[in-house]
Amino acid sequence: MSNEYTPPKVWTWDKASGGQFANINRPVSGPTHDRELPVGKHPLQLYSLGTPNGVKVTVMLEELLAAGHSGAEYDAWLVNIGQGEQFGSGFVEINPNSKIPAMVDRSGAEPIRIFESGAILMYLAEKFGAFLPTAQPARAETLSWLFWQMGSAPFLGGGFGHFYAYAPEKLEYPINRYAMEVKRQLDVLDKRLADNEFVAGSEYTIADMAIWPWYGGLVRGWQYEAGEFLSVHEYKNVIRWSDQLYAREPVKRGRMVNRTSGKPETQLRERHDASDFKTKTQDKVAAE
Ligand SMILES: N[C@@H](CCC(=O)N[C@@H](CS)C(=O)NCC(=O)O)C(=O)O
Repeated sequence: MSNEYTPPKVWTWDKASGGQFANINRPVSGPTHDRELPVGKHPLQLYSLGTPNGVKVTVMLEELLAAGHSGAEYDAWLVNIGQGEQFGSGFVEINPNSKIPAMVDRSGAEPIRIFESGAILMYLAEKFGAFLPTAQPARAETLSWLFWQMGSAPFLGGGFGHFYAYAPEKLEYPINRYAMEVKRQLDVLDKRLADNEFVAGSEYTIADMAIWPWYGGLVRGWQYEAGEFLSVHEYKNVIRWSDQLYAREPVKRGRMVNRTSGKPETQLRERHDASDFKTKTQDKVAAE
């Protein structure tokens, strides 16, 4: 095998390892600079970016608002991870792991910080009593699939996406390994959705909202331009479910928030009011 690497006795930080995002990776945690977070007028303050992990939360917030939960009004601030804004002191205070999304609930006596997208979805679902069934077995099923997503997506993003799209050289071994795993995951989902309208069963839940931005996007060809490589057309049930979710207006709106790529009219870089969407064109997002 080419590109053979013999690990040294002790790993040391190779600052010039290359690859997209190499400039923001460090082997230590904590802030790199002082920067307070802005605070807007709404009870919920979201600090995020329009990546699949960020979109999970903005879809949930837009779904809550559409369902009449006015307490879910939120300010969505942009955290530019390419410029290292996740290492600002204010952001690290609300997420010591320095990754978007992170949220602060300022509706009570003391602000509450929440990080990790799955934890944010559960927090919001419990706060508003929505999109997380209270009766068993539907609740267990929802949480099982929510945590399936949290455990599986790093193989799709950090594994397949990294080596297929971002690594400085294309290496067959890791691309093969992670393509196999991602196709296995898609097959798990496809079989589940063959007999169930939604991931957790007959109800639309936070499990769908967590899984859709990653796997629903993958079968639409949105991730890593890898649709053909992974033969995503094979996963007909995932495609049916992905289309069904994308037909929802709150899902379309959630996908626009904190978005920094695509056509300018499809990006709502910060969201502070429901009327902010009026200047945006949802149909063109669909066409992308
Ligand atoms: N498990 C975390 C993953 C969050 C995550 O990986 N966020 C990425 C963007 S999608 C990030 O902020 N990366 C910045 C960095 O790694 O420095 C979650 O679901 O919230």
